[in-house]
Amino acid sequence: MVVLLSCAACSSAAGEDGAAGSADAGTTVGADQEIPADDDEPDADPEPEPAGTEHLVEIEIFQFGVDELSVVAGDSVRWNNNDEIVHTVTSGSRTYGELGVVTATETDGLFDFTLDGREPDQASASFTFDEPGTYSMICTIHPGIDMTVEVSA
Ligand SMILES: [Cu+2]
Repeated sequence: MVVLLSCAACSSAAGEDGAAGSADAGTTVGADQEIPADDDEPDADPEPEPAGTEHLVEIEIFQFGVDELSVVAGDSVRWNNNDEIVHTVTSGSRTYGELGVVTATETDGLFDFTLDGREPDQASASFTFDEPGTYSMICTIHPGIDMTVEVSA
């Protein structure tokens, strides 16, 4: 009796040992193969990025690299202008009518960066989104350069 009890305690406590693994394989082969896979998944999936992460958006060929970006409050977004002209990254939005004609442009003054892609030290800027919400931004010079940042708590 004592020997059996100590064996049971040993195999249940040492879940990652080879001895315990072979004991499991003897009883349920199929389940034994699935359990390591399930254990690997949480390790393979990265944890949500901690607040304060900087997300990069490349401006290239008259487009933001992404139309929408999801970040966490406290994260920042950095825009890099890779075009050899000036773009702005301005907090605001456009309304488009028929045939893509701009019918309204609104800016809200939250930020307004002028990025000159010809000047390495003037081609990049970042903004930290501290409050949850939906933010939109445009290049005020070039219609069609628009994007949205979703900031979650
Ligand atoms: Cu532009």
